[in-house]
Amino acid sequence: MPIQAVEKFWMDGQLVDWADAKVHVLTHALHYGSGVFEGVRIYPTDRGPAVFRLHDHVRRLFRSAHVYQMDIPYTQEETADAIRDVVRANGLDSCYVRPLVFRGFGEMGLNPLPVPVSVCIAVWPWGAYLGEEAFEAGVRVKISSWKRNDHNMLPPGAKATGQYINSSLAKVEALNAGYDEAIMLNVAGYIADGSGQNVFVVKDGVLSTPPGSAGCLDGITRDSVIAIARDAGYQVAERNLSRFDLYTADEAFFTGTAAEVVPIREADDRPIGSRERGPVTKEIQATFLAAPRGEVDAYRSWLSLVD
Ligand code: PPE
Repeated sequence: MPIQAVEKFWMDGQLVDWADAKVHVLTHALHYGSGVFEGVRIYPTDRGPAVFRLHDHVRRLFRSAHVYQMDIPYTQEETADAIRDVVRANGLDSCYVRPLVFRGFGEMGLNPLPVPVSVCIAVWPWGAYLGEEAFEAGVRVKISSWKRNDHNMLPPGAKATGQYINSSLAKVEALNAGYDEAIMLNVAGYIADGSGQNVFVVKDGVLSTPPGSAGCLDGITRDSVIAIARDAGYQVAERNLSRFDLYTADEAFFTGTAAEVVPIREADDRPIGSRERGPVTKEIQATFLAAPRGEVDAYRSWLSLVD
């Protein structure tokens, strides 16, 4: 996705011009992946732009920082306000926000603790992550030969910048082999997640998704979809899924802030169900896409208005 310039980014407490949002090449995080981040979406609503599940994203950002012993020099409330501020400053009513907490400039070497922590909040317009047509047609996935980082390698529940080179290996392998996206197994051989999405399968009307212990991120879209599905009367199980479960599912789909809800139509060249977006996926997707736009009263509490 080519970068699109906006007006302002938020850096260490100030709004700065987009072109001035720069760091030194000796930034610690550039060398050692010592950062944690979030991805948040802003949706248009009839009351102006709204942040989807703002406080859940901020809470996860702080949890990730805690794991890596990074002290964020702002409160969660201040961070949430800063996210709203940067969206307002750019006059956008629909965009993606990328809060990034990273070890900046100060010392080199593997001990990050003496290096100052910087906080930056970037924003950019981001359309359909897996392509507009994927919402209906679905995507083709490849089970990656790369395993998801395990709990005792790089804790997968913490959204650290460095761990994403693991996801990138899988994504590139899948793209080079002619697929749209990768699904990563954990070291035990069960499905963890996509390169940047959680995975759901539907079998006999029951939804299943891997538990956090399988090494997936505790996705906020995943959580929203679980609530939407249960409210619609579906049973949802968090259980280990094998590649067999994926190959023989009636339906499967990805969830993620960037990806939103996207059907999976093929896995390793096996059609999933009828190779078309299935009825359960369609129903959940429609509710999910309506909720952040303020169109579902029951989920209005997930929205924080920018103004
Ligand atoms: N698993 C992984 C590995 C992951 O990176 C994401 C988000 C998810 C699951 C879904 O989590 P959530 O967004 O809370 O529903 N991936 C982010 C980064 C994507 C990128 O390309 O950058 C995202 O979707 O914002």
